[in-house]
Amino acid sequence: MTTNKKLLLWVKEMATMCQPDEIHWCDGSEEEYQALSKLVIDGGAAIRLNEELRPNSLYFVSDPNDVARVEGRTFICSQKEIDAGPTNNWMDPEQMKGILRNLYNGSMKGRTMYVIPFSMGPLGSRISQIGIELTDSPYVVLNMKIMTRMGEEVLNVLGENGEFVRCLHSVGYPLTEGRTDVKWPCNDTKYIVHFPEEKIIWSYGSGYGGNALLGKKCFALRIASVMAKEEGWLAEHMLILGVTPPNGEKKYIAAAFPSACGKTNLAMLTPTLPGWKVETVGDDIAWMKFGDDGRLYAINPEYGFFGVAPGTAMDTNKNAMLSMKKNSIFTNVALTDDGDVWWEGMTKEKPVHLKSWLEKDWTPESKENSAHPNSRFTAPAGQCPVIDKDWENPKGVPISAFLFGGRRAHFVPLVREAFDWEHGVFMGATVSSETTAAAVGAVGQLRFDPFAMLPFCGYNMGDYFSHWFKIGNNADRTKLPKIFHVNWFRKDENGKFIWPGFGENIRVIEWIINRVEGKNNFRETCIGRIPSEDSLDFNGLNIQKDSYEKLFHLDKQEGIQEISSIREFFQIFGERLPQRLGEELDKMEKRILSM
Ligand code: O2Y
Ligand code: MN
Repeated sequence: MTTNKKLLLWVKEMATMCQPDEIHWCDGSEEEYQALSKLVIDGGAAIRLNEELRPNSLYFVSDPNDVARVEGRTFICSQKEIDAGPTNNWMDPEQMKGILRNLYNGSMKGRTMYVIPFSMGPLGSRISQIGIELTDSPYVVLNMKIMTRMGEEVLNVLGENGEFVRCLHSVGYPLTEGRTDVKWPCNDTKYIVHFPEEKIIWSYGSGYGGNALLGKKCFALRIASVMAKEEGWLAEHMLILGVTPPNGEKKYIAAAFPSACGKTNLAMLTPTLPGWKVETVGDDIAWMKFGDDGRLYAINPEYGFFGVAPGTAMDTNKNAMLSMKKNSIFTNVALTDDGDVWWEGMTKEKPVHLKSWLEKDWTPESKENSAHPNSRFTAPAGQCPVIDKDWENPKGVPISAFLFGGRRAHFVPLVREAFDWEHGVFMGATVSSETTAAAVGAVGQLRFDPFAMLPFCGYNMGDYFSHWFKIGNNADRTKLPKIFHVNWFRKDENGKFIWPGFGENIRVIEWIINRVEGKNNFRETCIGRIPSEDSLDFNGLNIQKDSYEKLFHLDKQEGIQEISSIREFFQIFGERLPQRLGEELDKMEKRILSM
């Protein structure tokens, strides 16, 4: 237990509002995990998977109306609307608290309120932060145990006076007057709300993923991005990987891609080039602070992976498949007849019969997918066969390069390097991608997603761009990571992907590493430096002869169109857009017009 008075008082206050039947302080022990597993299985919310095929693993299906992050119901309630900015939903904090207090009032009746102490990042690291999540969902507790360092030890680090981020979560389904529980309790009314000045998160009505596991997107990105701006560090939607070339000189790269663009695959890449090794530090979020040597050091604040299942297979991401071999949780995938899991793309041959995520019989002839496109696996990061030896190093790992990328069928080349830090910030600010199923909404539409942070920046994105410029201004330039942009998804005239992707992406990483080491293997173009034709290794690739041209060709008309969409996008930031971004855009326009 704790002697932290602020914590005790807050738990009491929240319990008075939510009125749970019981309060359970999570100790994070194995016994607790097993007891909660039994509870959800006995209550019919989960199935234990076949112990021989998938030891100590649980299977859940959600309510069909609660399957993804709900960006339309996500709010940044800063004191002033302008501080939330044009890309976030905003409401006056007191007005929002009024609405939510009404909803939370008695929302945990008939249920247990779990108090989850968790650390984002290795316990005690100067980059880590502590949070406490109060939730009425045992599913959330089980997932938080995999996704964060959770339990008693965190309370010890918190001590008597330590600060913590206050995270309140309720599924909004009180068990009042004989109302029986359902498999996946939730509420049609959903709110995912952040109070950035107070570092408070209030989530109501959803039990799914980023809406409910509040350490992840809500804390590690939205609230942490505010802390990072205030304190001069970076909280980013980035994977972290270590790459060792045949010469043995390991480097670390952090890479930002919009949701479901293959971050987990890149983080665990199996290189096809001989002698190369990739090791994983994190697959989704990076927190970075400057070290005494002037370099940026990154930690993965998470402890597990919450990855998209469909498309994950032994030939696309063997390391993810092996990470979830045991001690894992599966949500909204399909169930096989022998009590294991399956999803579209997992095996070439489809099983003859499955129970779909909608709990219907499924056969290969069925019209619908067996798994939801945003179905997920929750797996301990420590089980990843290529987990980096320094993934828990409290110092973090030194970053040599930043990669930005998106899903772009046209115009954007396979890889390009920024001319300098400012051009790199412009590259990050203009990341755009065709949308996927990770968030509720239309799939396949092009949207700007600056730094892949559009749904995750906890303050005005104009100020966020300024923060990135400030980081560059305050640093020793020679020690800053070099900045690159990649696009694995360019298509040819027949709508086919030109680049094979996956393990072959090591060829692009090889070029990047050579650039970091200062090799002059590039050609200058109007949108950055690209590999000179002989500097990207195409040997042994089964792609067409003219692929270099197709991957790097820049079309002037498409460039003019790109400039015009960026200009339109930048306008939304009004006077909070840093002047420097407008200047970078003007420079790019001049270069394109003189092509
Ligand atoms: O809440 C969800 O549906 C998952 S969203 C998610 C999960 C893991 C990693 N990244 C994301 C994302 O949307 O970027
Ligand atoms: Mn993500």
